[in-house]
Amino acid sequence: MKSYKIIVIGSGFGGQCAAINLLKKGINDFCILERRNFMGGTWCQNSYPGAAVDVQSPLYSFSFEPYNWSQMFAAQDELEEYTNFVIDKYKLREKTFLNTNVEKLEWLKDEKKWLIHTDKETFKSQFIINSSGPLSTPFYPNFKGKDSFKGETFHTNNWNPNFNLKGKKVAVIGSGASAAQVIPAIVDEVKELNVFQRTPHWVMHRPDKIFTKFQRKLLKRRWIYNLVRYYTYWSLESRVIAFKYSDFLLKIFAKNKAVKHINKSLKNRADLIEKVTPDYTIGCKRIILSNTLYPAFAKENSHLFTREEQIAEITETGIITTKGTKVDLDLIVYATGYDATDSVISYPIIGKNNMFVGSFWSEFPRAYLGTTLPNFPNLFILTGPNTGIGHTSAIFVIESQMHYILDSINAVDKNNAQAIEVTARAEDKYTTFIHSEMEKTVWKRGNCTSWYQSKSGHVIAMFPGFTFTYLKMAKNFKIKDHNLIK
Ligand code: N01
Repeated sequence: MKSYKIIVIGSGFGGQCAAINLLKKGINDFCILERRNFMGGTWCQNSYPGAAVDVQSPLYSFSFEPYNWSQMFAAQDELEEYTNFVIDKYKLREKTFLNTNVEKLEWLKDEKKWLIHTDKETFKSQFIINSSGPLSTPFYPNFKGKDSFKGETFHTNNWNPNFNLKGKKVAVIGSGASAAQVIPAIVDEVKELNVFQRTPHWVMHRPDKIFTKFQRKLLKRRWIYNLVRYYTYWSLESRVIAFKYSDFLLKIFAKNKAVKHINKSLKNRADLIEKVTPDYTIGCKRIILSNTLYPAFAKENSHLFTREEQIAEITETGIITTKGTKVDLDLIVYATGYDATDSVISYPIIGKNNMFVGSFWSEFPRAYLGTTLPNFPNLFILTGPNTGIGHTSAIFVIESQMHYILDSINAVDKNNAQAIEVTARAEDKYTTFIHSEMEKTVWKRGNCTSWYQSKSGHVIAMFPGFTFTYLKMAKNFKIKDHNLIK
């Protein structure tokens, strides 16, 4: 059986960040397990037309690995290039087992190690860094007759590039961030585009720009790149004030602009303006940045169905709506998001005392610093519960988590211990703090439903504060909040 000091699960930005940080600390005794036949995670998997990031690329990248971006908001292909550049630069391929799907993790109490069951072989390791990502299990709503459709069906997460869209009758189900990118990207190619929107999202102007040759040359200077990064970071971070503390600021700086954006984009289309205007507080669901979505809705070949006329049934030939309209289709695209809340990790994890992560999370997912759980020694979860942020780069939070993880591993090594475990008291205190802060945020009080919330109603995806606050907490390792196991 292969045995390592550390096993990293997943090779997306989280797994890469973990691996590079380990290498930088001189830790070589680790491997990465990746279930797909390629490395890179979400930005290599999500190759649907129009896929692009909605956080400025100089910030949506590793702080230690700048890149010569061609535009402010990189498209998927450039993010994939960046991902592969990072993977190659740090020689992470040679550390990785591809096509290796983790099926179960089990804590061996005598050996004080983790047993990792995969569909290939079994591994053993002292520490686990789980970076399987919160948005990796596509969600398919269970529509009546879903499996009877004889045409083509795929999820945005699993786009079939060989399907020829030209002249086809297509339905896109959903109106979130993925749908908002696919719809304008395919509307001109297809014969008919039927969008099934259950709830409209707030959409704002996307301040993208293609960098000129000169700007790219300037951005190659590290201090200029960092200046853009810092400026972007602080301007995005200031939004937390509105998200957390002020509906008035949300109205002035976001809602009024979004309403203007709707009216300007859909001039003379009062019918559409009514359909796309949300009735909940802006920011409650993730705000979409797009200059092309509303014009796509206004095209002659596109039709927007709303909550008033939803999907009643899927048949062999298409969709029948609740008003009895028959929509003939060649393709159904599920832009219906991810199973992101109550099952953050898709495989069972059995810790001390036969405790399952699933049982510990039966009410709602929770973790100290969004990273560790009592009864699960030496297990670290990157992008775990309440580490998400809607306003800035997720990579910033991943890098912050790594401070805590490395300090924890160091505490074990320095004290000649075998394992470290967060105390139940510390985890409970942290989680209570997170959810009392959450009460103040628009994600809790904005009168919407979203993937940020668990079935229990707790907002479990987001961190309710500034990311620099999270970083400060992650850097301030508190040994008293942990038990060392010798
Ligand atoms: O998923 P979503 P997504 N019947 O959950 C609808 C990141 N991301 O893949 O709003 C009918 O937002 C659902 O309707 P409703 C980003 O963090 C980033 O688009 O629940 N409809 C909704 O419209 C984002 O937040 C980028 O009423 C149903 C849609 O499906 C996250 O990924 C790009 C339904 C799901 O939207 C997820 O985005 C893409 C049902 N039964 C994604 N069930 C960028 O960086 C669900 N829906 C730009």
